[in-house]
Amino acid sequence: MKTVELAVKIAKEAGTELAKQIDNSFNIEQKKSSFDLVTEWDKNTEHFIKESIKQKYPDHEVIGEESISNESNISLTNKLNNKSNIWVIDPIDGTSNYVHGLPGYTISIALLKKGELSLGVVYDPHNDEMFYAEKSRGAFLNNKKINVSNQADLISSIIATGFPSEVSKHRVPVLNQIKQIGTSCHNIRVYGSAALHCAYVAAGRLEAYWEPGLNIWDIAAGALIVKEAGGKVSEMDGEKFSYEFGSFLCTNGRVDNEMIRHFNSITSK
Ligand code: LIP
Repeated sequence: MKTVELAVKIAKEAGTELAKQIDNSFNIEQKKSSFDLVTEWDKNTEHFIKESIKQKYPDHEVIGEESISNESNISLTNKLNNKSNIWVIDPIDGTSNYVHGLPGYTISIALLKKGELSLGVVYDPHNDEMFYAEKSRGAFLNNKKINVSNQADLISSIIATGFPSEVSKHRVPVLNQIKQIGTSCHNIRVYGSAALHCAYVAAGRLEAYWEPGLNIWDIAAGALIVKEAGGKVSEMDGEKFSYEFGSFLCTNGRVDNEMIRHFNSITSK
């Protein structure tokens, strides 16, 4: 079985179990604050994904949201850039949706080789939609090739953002950004999963997605899927995306300049 097929199989098995459990009662804990939750299913799913990868690739390293939540993006960068096979997983991206029995939770699995994203899988169990990409081989949704949209006008674009769990440093700026950009685009969506937003940009359903304060596990798989679908990934100031990123912007490669102008106009106010 090819590595990408294995990742797809694992995501599907993990997601099928999550969808089965969503309406049952389960343990929920707070992480850094009441805005930041973890459930027993985040932990179980992370364990399942790790074990499944390790069974096939015992020498690969697997890092997941629930086991590295205290490590900063910066301290992870060295690890990510120097290891030849390192998997970055988010067992449930959109934990708040999962806790509330809402759709819009995903499983995100990425493989990096010496800092290069090599494969990415994002699975949405609610809609049974499997998004995946391998470097230089294109992006797919349920085995059909996908591409970003051709829309070049922000005023006709639907864009997405997220409401980060860190309130004063990240959520408040997002509210200001929505105020600035919200009247210059067709509309804004917030589905509650960074990985899902990326997948929707890749599939041409959204023109762009931005959010500050994300972590690598939220967007590693999604970033590759967007790039392989012909889109663009950067920071919100348009700077090249690195693993020390402070903010994230992915677009169809046509509306990014206009968005960046809006973001810059807020910072210069
Ligand atoms: C969440 C994201 C969501 C974002 C939150 C958070 P989690 O990830 O994907 O879109 O707004 O800041 O990071 O914690 O559910 O895996």
